[in-house]
Amino acid sequence: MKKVYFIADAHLGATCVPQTRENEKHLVAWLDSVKESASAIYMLGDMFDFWFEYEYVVPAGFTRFLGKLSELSDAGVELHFYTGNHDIWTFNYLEKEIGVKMHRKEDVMEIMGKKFFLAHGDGLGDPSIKFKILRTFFHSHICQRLFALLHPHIAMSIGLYWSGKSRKKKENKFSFYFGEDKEHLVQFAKKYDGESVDYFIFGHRHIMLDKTFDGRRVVILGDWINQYSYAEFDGEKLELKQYLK
Ligand SMILES: [Mn+2]
Repeated sequence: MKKVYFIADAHLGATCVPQTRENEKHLVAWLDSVKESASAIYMLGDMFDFWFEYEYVVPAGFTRFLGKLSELSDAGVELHFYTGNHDIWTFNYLEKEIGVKMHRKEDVMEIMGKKFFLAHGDGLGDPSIKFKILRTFFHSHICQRLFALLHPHIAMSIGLYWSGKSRKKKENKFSFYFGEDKEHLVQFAKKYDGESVDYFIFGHRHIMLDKTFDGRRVVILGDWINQYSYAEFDGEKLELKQYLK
């Protein structure tokens, strides 16, 4: 019986993570370990710490990771790539080159007869206006076109600087579970009134959480910076696991 896997938040290439190359190798080792058993892998955002692609130019690096994804894709493993808030600007390179299926926003997927609500998670259940404005700006096509006019040397420097700053801020303030009432994603799942779902799976928070709130199972995937965590679904049970070094 094949399995389906979920991962998020590798933040590959993060300038403030000294072990980022080791993490990339470890992620590749994990991809190898699930290659035979996986029918699909869902990457729920922020796999790259910063990504901006041009029509003929893509960011340097990540060759091990991209190569392994291509290998899995060629072997028939279905790959799903959800944009996070650090890699929004993936246009169609990964689709064309690797064959991943891009998801630019949250959606409900049917997997082995169960319904999964899948999202990176930024902005969901978050009432902050400042964040909404920033998010609209980052997702705007005009802003993306203007940014693309910058020389890649300047654009990538700005991007890496911004993502480094945003990660440091997060590490200090957000690396623990705030509790049911303060976790936006938990609140979102509790209030959700769309089509019925069996599981809510999110990234973004960099915490490992697997809990049921008012009958709603919420899984937050941790990260691949120092938790090396993933969720595995075999058609019957969903488990949050770690692939430790
Ligand atoms: Mn994120």
